[in-house]
Amino acid sequence: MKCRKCGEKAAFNMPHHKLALCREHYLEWLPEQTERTIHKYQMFTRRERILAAVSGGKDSLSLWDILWRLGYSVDGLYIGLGIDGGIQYSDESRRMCEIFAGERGLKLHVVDIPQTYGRNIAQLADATLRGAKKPCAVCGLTKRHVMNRIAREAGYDVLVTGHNLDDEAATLLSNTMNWIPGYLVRQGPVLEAGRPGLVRKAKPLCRFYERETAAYALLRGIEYIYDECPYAEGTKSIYFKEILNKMEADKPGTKLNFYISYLTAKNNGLFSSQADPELEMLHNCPTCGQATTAPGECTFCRLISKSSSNLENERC
Ligand code: Q46
Ligand code: ZN
Ligand code: ZN
Repeated sequence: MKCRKCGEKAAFNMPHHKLALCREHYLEWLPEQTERTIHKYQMFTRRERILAAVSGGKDSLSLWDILWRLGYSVDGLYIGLGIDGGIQYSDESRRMCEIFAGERGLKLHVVDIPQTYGRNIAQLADATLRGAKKPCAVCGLTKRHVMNRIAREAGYDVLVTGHNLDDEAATLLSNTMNWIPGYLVRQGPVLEAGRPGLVRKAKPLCRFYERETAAYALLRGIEYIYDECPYAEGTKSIYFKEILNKMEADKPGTKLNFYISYLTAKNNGLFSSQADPELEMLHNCPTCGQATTAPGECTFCRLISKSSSNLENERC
């Protein structure tokens, strides 16, 4: 197969776009397409300060690299969850982020959860029923809180994450299967801040398949952590990804069509913002100042208080 642009041997083929490209042209193509996505959904401009949440994986490091190459003002944020899993998962992922930032001379904020809050993610999860089986719910809550906190404290205009099309399609399928109106209204390439205490969020890679971001990282020579988080196995997200992969194999383009058709339907008013009851209930947490729907303190602050009181009881 030959590169559509120069006729050299193609390094990567995208059947759903009927497009094959050589290494050089693929490494041009993905940033160009990312730039189009940024403009299309009015995510941010070159005058704004961007904070990229990086996990050491291929998606988030590719995103940071692409935005940096496109000339955006973008720093990184790594959140150390204190997960080992026999593979030193958190230590390794932090190392990847530090290597990446060091090679390019970019600023990386690091928040270590065990150091900051006295407990790792699994221990925080143990402090609440939410984490009874897996720590993912508590992990998600903690990451959202910390990302928003650092973005606000350090004065960033927008927080970007490396969610790809596979992630977004799986989330959409899950929300659709359960008809969760609030999530269906809010899912999308950009989530405006909406209220003081919240920062705008954007997902510039939301239209790219996971294999496209993986190809970018490999062809660009980005060192990233290959292992998944040890807690990822058996999650609902992986289950829906597997179903969508089967559909994609039968009909290339299925995931892209599913996601883009949803965005078009939403844009045409299929989902009313009245379907999002959370908007009405939002207020600012008296302890941390972040917007929350929980009555009184936000769920994260309550988690930390509960975990600290458990710790006190253990010490007694
Ligand atoms: S990092 Fe955290 Fe994921 Fe690991 S504990 Fe679950 S949510 S699987 S993106
Ligand atoms: Zn080429
Ligand atoms: Zn709070």
